[in-house]
Amino acid sequence: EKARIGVTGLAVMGRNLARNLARHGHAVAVHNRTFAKTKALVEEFGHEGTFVAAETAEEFVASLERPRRLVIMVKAGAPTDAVIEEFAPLLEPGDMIVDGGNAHFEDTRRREQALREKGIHFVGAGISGGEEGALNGPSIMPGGSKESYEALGPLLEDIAAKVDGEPCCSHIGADGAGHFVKMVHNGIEYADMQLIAEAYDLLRGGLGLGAAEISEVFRTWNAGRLDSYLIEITTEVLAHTDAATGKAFVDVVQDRAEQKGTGRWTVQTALELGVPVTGIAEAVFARSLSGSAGLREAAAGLPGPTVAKLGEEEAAGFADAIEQALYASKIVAYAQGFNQIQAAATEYGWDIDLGAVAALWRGGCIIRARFLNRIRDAFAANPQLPTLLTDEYFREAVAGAQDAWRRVVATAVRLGVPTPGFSSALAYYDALRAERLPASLIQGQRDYFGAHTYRRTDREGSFHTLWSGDRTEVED
Ligand code: NBP
Repeated sequence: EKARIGVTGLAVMGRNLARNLARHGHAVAVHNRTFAKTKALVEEFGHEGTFVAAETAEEFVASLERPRRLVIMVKAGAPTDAVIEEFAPLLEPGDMIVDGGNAHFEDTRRREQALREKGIHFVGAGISGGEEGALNGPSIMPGGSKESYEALGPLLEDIAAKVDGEPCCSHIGADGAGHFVKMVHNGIEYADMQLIAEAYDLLRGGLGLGAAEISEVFRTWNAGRLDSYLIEITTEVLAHTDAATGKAFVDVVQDRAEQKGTGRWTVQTALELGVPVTGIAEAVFARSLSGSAGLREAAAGLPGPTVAKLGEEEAAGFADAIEQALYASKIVAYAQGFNQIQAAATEYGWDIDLGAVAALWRGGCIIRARFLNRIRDAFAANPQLPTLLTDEYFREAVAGAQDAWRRVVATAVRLGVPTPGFSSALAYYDALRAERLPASLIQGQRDYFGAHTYRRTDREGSFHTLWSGDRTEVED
């Protein structure tokens, strides 16, 4: 029997993806650079379905039905190129290579183009949900040609997470679109986590609550509009007690956040596209700052405010205000992330259905949340929505939250609790809605020192003032 699909690269992700396929009744060919892993997989999980173990690349390719579907799940970067180089010569026009690793979308664009010249479909597929998702249903973001999706879509949709019976998988767009959307997913994940961490810090610093009490606050929030995987795991982490010391787990963990780089990629790309993703950028910077041990040590004695905790009156309703600030800031972070996807779609010629992106993030992935239904509805109502903030639901939600949001940011500033996520989201909101920005002054400064010219509010054309002369205005 020929296998319907093959997976090469059998570390945690590939192995679980192969098992997921087998469990759904698809005969799956399995291959790994080191054969021991392939053998171990079949010995341990062979009973779960039909696995075809292949020791060599030739055996692997020969075991696949045509057109061949080959999924690569190896370490992103040079290993992916090495595997493509190994397999591409063994394939024929019409065959498909899926890269399920965390590739940079520019690499995916390059690989897609090179393989297209050989008639091979290259599908960069973002896969989210980690080990657990790979096994029980991830969120899948496949790019590549529409034609390839016709052959791959049914299989991928079959193994993807389901929400209300809908698979968390749909064709995103050509070449690197899938990996781009996965990258922004990860960036939004950074922003979400940072905002949750700020809420925790304020509950702690402002109200003096302990980890277990804060866990309960998050538990109640999770029953409402903030219902999400990340808030859910936050309640679990905060409620956890360290076995060795008997202290709250969060109090014995070093406060230095690490990162693997997808958040940084999102921000770098946003800078190239000129899209402010301040929520994601602040989250990436906050992790960097937390990890700057020497700098933090040197600055540890710097003076802070004299107010340490809120008075009784101020404390009343503060937790609820934080919930509102968190929700409003989260809306801003998502609005920015979707704007980045929109900008990339224009830049790279991708036809991306933003509502479908929101829908497929509802399950399987790390940012899965009830709130994504609202985003889907917003783009369904208006696919050309300039920003989520002008959608009726979100506009009302932010309008309702803004007094509390401002109170929280002001209080945080007064207490000296750093809230770069909450504060920058509010600044973005205020800048976006401003009738007039001080950018006119910046234009004046630029014209003064560099004759960069400016435009007037009352006339067409570009102008320059003779700043070092008699200050008359000349038309450029
Ligand atoms: P790793 O990223 O740890 O990669 C290990 C696999 O790559 C092994 O199968 C290894 O083969 C193979 N490999 C390497 Br390394 N160099 C190779 C080469 N030159 N030629 C052939 N094979 C090579 O595995 P993972 O954690 O399962 O992740 C796989 C992909 O999925 C990555 O791109 C990752 O970023 C992405 N991803 C991971 C997660 C997660 O939660 N872990 C979530 C979402 C996406 P060997 O056995 O012979 O050493």
